[in-house]
Amino acid sequence: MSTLTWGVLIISVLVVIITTAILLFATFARRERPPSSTSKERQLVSRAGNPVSVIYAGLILSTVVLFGVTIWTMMTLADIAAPPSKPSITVEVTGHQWWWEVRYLSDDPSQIFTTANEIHIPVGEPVAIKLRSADVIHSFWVPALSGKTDTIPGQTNTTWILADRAGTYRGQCTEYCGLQHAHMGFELVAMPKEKFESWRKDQLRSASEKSLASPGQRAFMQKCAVCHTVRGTRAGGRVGPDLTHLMTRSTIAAGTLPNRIGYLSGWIADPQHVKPGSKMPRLDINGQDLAQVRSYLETLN
Ligand code: HEC
Ligand SMILES: [Cu+2]
Repeated sequence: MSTLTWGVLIISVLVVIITTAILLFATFARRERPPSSTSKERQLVSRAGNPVSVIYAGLILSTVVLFGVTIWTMMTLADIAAPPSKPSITVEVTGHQWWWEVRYLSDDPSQIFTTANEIHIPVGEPVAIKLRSADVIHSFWVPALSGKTDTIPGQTNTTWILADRAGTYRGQCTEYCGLQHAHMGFELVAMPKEKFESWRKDQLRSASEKSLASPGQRAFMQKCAVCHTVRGTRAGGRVGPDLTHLMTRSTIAAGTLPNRIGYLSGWIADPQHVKPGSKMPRLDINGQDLAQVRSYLETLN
């Protein structure tokens, strides 16, 4: 990829230099004038050799160079379309207005789980990404790691991603998709294989049982469960992000706010203030319920 970029850059620079040189030469290299002539006299235009052959030469040269660059580009594109080795992990990412649903696929149904706005991958391994949309066209982009791939309603696009170094990479929707397009971010966390495996095992668990039947959980079931899933409970809504392991995520509202208790309260109390137009309505929840729901959310780790 970068060889192609440098190659084309060098060729372009050479073309500019050569053309400029020829132009300057043509401008300043004067032919000898016959001694008798003065500038007022008309001069006969004559050239030695066949001037048309110069044009042919230029035409052939540029055709050959451009054709070469085209083939080189196509070869490079074909090369990066497929990952270097077969990915062992496939993640299905679905764009929603304005958040990302993240589903880890597997041939074994017991190994499938869903999370949101955060994609974890092992370092040094290509990961296949299947891209879908729940509503309009979005586009999946992790600038440090990959190009952009659209998520198109009714179609599954595929791409792949490989992180050489562990770390957290910012991702962003990069196809204008409505009011909160700019707040449709996500985090891609690349971690060593063992850490990734333990993260994956944790995510597979249902929500911990200890908070069952707490007042906070009851309020959650009434007010939030229509839109949110908490695995292991009756909450099975699919409108908003899966909250089963909400506390393991470092941001909320698609990378908009840090996942800290104050921001979480602010978000639940008035999501329309944080993300005007967001598909989570303002619920007019009273102070007591808010505190209880929030303590319930804190148990979702
Ligand atoms: C009408 C559906 C709906 C209801 C009801 C609803 N939410 Fe949401 N919720 C959403 C949507 C949609 C989002 C994604 C918003 C975004 O990021 O643009 C969301 C996002 C969230 C997030 C951020 C999750 C993340 O990972 O980014 C939290 C936390 C949350 N909701 C908690 C609650 C709580 C608590 C309640 C009940 C008091 C509730 N929601 C009620 C639809 C709903
Ligand atoms: Cu989008």
